[in-house]
Order: sequence, then structure tokens, then C-alpha cells
Amino acid sequence: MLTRRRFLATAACTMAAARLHSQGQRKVRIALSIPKEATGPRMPIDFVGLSYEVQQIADPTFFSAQNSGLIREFKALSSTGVLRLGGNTSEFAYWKPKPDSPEPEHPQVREVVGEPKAHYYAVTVEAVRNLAEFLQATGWTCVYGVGMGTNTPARAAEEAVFVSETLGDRLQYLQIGNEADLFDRHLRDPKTWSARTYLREWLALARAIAVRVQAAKFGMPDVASKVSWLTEIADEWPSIQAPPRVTTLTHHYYFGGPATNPEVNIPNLLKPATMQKVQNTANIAAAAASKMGARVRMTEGNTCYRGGKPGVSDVLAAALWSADYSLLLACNDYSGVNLHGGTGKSVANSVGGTLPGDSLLEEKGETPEQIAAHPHPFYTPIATFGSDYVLEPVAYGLKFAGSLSGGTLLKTDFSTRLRDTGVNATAYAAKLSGGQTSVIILNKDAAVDLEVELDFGRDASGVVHTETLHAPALDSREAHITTSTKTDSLQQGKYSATVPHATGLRVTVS
Ligand code: BDP
Repeated sequence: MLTRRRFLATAACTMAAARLHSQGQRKVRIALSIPKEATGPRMPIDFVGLSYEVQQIADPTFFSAQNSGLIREFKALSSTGVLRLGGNTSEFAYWKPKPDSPEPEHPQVREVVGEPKAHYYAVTVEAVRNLAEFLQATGWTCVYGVGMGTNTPARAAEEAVFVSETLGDRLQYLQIGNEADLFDRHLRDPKTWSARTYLREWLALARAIAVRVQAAKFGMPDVASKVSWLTEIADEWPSIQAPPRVTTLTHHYYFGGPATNPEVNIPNLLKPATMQKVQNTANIAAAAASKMGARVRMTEGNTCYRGGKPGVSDVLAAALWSADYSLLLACNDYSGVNLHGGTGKSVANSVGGTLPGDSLLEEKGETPEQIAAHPHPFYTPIATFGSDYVLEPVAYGLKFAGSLSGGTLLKTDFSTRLRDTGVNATAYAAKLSGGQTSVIILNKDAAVDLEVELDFGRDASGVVHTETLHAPALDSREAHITTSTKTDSLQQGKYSATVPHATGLRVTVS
């Protein structure tokens, strides 16, 4: 309910905003009172995650203890992240338990645009052992994807036994199948494929695994976009006898796509309506999960499907998007977010062999050398340039949001109030595990600066530390997190700061 006081405050802010606009100052002022009690969800310490194609491990040296450059970037992103393996290519992997194990017979599948070609590859014992060492070296855990589209219960169980034994407690849970809600395109009969037929197949595979791996835990259904499947599954669940243990309901999210779609642009990515849709999905997913006593995780997503869009996926705007998106899901009690990426080759294979973003660049007249200077895929959080690994803007946004991990979120109406002022900004607050209070304000606006007065309460005192997420402009091919060397203290419980347009600010009071 809007109390009279809040109404007046909001009205005053709106008027202040209007006044400043008319004077051409492009600045909005707002006062935000930080609640004392942390009554929102806890943001898990392992909230931050990345997603890679299973095909990435066809090269066993990639996720290995020897790949020190990649280990460094994983650790720079998070010391306790979650690596999810899956993607379209996971449906074309086959488990190869011994060097001389023969390749199994594969079923017939259809070749369609945007889906992988039926190029099968082996997942080997060596690749899984190296993965275990990589996880050990990074401090990360794993959500491991076993294929469904072309797999058999016996082979799935064989693979799951080895993966569970080898990854040990670094394995959070297994997933079976990637985006089964799209199997009607190339892997199943569209006339009969549904959440029900999926669930029947899933149970056959999960049960075969659970017989061999007693402690097996699962995440499912890992849908591309049909979150209604989560509802259908949750409704069906009580009728399943002795169901396998599902700890997490999972779905994916891409803002839009492919790169050639003109609607995939910075203003659309950052506009409030985009986040409203995210909220609507979260409502459906959270309701289904609570019916099943599970959590929700967004296990694969990014700005633009089929490999991302240059100028949108690889710029500061993507950082502000990922920070906002991640924190919104954290407020909805998600256990985490896995942004998709990897090498250009693995992601290109996952979408049929080429990235539409490359054709865009060719049309613009870029030379092969210029094209190679872009990250591939364009949305990848960690780019590979030769033997170098580089943290990309979208990863900086995730890292910025991840700085609240382990904390308990405060319930606020900040984002609504900010939206009411007409500036495109959101804000989140948390009580951190060490007792500090931290507020993140994301000014996604291309032009309007924000002046915020944060009120921590009359009796509050303490040292104020700030960090900014920034780059020269929304479309800059860079993002930085800068910790201010200067500390401040609260003045009568308050702290004021300017959050320039296209900037994130984190204020921590300790
Ligand atoms: C998802 C797939 C993944 C792709 C990604 C994309 O699971 O394999 O790489 O889309 O289109 O649907 O970029």
C-alpha cells in the first residue's frame, strides 16, 4: 500500500526529476531508506555461475588443472562459483568409458537451422578426471549435463556413476537433457512431444541413474523458455511413485535473438519492461519449485541467443543487464545464475556451425582480422583469444551482483520508486554475512544521472566503502569494477552519492 508519506515523497521526487529535466540538467534525485531488518531471501554463496557446452570437454585440456589462464579468470569471477555443462551439444555426446569402447549406434535426427548438426563426439574418462582437477583448482562446483536426446538409460547410468565418483562433492547435481521443450524441432516427434512425454522419458533415465548412484540428485527440466513445463511437472509430481531426488527446477533465459534481429539492441535489453518479463517468469518458476520443495536456478542464459550480438552482448550494457538480471533473480530466491559462453567453436557447433553475429560483422565490411578481435561467442563471459582468457563486460556485471552472495537481501521498493522518477535504474540491498550493509544501484539510463541519498537510520554509523561498475558509455567494449581508495563515514546515518548514467554503484557500510 502506498502510505501518504511515501506518496508525498514519491511525488516530490517525481517533481524534482521533472524540474531538473526541464532545466536540461538530466539529473534525478531520490532518497532511499534502507530497512533495518533483512527479511528477503539469502543469496547463496555459490550464486554466480557459468555455463559451457558439453562439447567443450571434447578437448580434455580445456577444463584441466593445467589451464592456468582459465583457472585465473574463474577465480577472478568468483571463488565459489558453479560450472554448468550442457547446451545443445550435450545431446550429441556419447560416453566412452574405455579408450577402445566402440562408438554406439545413434538414432536418426533431423537437421534444422539453429540446432547442432548430428556430429557426435566422445566424453572420456580423461576429460571427467581433468574436470575434477579443474574444479578443485578453482574452488567451483559443477552441474553436470548428461544427454537425453540420443542417449540410452544404460549409457546415462554408466556415465553418471563415473562422473559422481570422480567429481565427488564438487558435483552439485546432474541434469539430463538440455532444453527438452525444443526437442520437437529436431529430436522428437512434434505430434507427441510434451511435458508429459518428456517426464516419462526423464524418469526412465533418472531411475536408471538412481539405481547405480544412490545419492543422485537432479536438476530439471532445463527448459529453453517454456516455464509452464515447471508448473506441469510440479502438478504431476505427487502422482509419481518414489520419485528421484530433484533439488532444483531449472530454466534458461535469453533476452532475445538472433543477432540479426533488430529488436536485440541496448535500449530494449535495458528497459524496465524486460525486467518485468523476467519477474513474471520468476513468479511461475518459484511457485512450481515451492510445490516440489525445490529451489530454482537459471542454468543457462545470456543477452542474445545463437551466440550473441556484437555491440550488445559484449559491451557495458551487457554488464548492467547481467548485474540487474542476477540480483532480480536473487530477490526471487533463485539459487543462482549460469551465464552461457565458452569457445567460439563449441558455441557455433551448438547452433549449427556458424554464429549469426559474424555475418553481421561481414555485412558491415569488417575484415577477418577485425572479426577475430571480437569475443567468440559474442556473449561469452570469458573470451578466448589464442591462449589468453579475458573476463568480458557481462562477467563484470555478474561479479558485481555476486558481491552480495552470502548476504540476506532486504525487501525494498527501490526499483519501483526509481522507475517512477522516470530514470532507468534499479537498486538492491543486502545484509552481508560479515554484518555490513551493502546497496547496489544500477543506473542503466543512457543519459540521466542519479543523485541518491541513502538513509541507513538515524543511529547508524560506520565507514562507507564504494565500488563502481563503469565504462565510458553503454556501448563501450569494456567494463571495470573500481574500488574507491577513499572511504567516508555516514552523516547522521546518511550517505549521498551521484550515480552517473551508465554506471553501477555499490555502497557498503561496515
Ligand atoms: C541455447 C542452447 C545453447 C546455445 C545457445 C545459443 O542450449 O547450446 O549455445 O542457446 O543459442 O538454446 O546461443
